[in-house]
Amino acid sequence: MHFNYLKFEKRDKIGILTLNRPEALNALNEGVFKELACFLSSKEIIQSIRVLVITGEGKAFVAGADIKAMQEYSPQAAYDFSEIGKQVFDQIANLEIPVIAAINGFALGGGLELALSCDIRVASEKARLGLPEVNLGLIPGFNGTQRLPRLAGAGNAMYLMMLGEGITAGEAYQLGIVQKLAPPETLLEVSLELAEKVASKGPNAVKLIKVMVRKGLELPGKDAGKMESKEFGRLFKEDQSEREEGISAFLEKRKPNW
Ligand code: CO8
Repeated sequence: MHFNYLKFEKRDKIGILTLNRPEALNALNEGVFKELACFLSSKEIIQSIRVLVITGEGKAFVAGADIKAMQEYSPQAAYDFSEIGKQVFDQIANLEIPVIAAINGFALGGGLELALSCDIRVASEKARLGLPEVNLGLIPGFNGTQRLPRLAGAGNAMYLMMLGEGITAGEAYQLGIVQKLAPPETLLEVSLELAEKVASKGPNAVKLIKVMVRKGLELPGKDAGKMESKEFGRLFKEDQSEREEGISAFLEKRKPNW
């Protein structure tokens, strides 16, 4: 697969996807979205890794949607672009394996929305995050108005979106937007260590946790709890060798082999 805006590298069970448009701070245009959609649809790649880490080349993770490209949009084109971005970010949110955002620098507007669609965020201590669309007379258009309040609460989300000021990685950590901080020079290493830890756990259990949390957030609490019990019960069917191996390994005081 040849890409103009993406780089992909596999290290054992971990995939590293780098947004590679540093001259425009990795701003998202239709070309970037097309390539992302193509990459995320590749079953062969996704099924060959257990965790995907997404990061950016240069000083930005992603500085947002491409402002230059948006200048001439008609209402229909703006709607379509918003839908394209949402579909791609939903592909990330619904990807069967966990996705970790390694935020190496600016994660602004659509860039933060990309990070929000990932499952876990690790940020460089020097990164800046924010939803500055209001400064352009815009609103977040790739589900940021929905994902941020679910992650950080409505008050924090409104504060960030209405003021449009960036925050430091440390502030994002305090708000629960970022789960781990790392010095800039070891960000990838720290993110990969985290990815390897996740990759060493029961792979189907990890996938199921992602589905439970994602689906559960869309359901009334009672239904979400029922869904969990049903899936928990299913893990005890006879053909669930992962559970058998996990429990046997614990009782035999050895590492599970899955
Ligand atoms: N789009 C296009 N080009 C960009 C973007 C962007 N979002 N951000 C930076 N660039 C370009 C700059 O124009 C510049 O290009 P050139 O060298 O050709 O002039 C190059 O990248 C380097 O940028 P700077 O010189 O500005 O670098 P600085 O280090 O001085 O500043 C900043 C870095 C602070 C990140 C600054 O570039 C900036 O403020 N960028 C814009 C951030 C922003 O407002 N992002 C939100 C965009 S809106 C959005 O994401 C909406 C999403 C929803 C869309 C819904 C569908 C319609």
